[in-house]
Amino acid sequence: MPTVIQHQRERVREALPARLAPPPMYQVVLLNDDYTPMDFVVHVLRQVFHKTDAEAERIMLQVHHEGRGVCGIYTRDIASTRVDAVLHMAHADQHPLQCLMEPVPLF
Ligand code: TYC
Repeated sequence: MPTVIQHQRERVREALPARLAPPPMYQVVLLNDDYTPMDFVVHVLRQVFHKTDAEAERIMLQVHHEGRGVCGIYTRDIASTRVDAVLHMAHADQHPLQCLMEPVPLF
């Protein structure tokens, strides 16, 4: 049987706004292939991810040399929209460029 104080504490706790957990974050990853022109990848990074020329070049070369690279970290909906935008642009220009999203690793 709760005491009066315990009961009041519970009522105060229930009245407080719920503290929201931060949303899970996803990284959008670009994959290398042998056919998509480098200039096109840089164009996509500028257009879809709002990268500067220098940053777009850096990410493109990282993907080219290491096989994959992170373009940005977003909430699920924004990550998904950007993946779709990349795949749409690649398909429209008939490039095999691949892009995916994955949960940000814990470490
Ligand atoms: N490897 C490609 C080439 O040599 C360039 C490239 C870079 C393709 C990044 C895809 O995500 C990519 N033309």
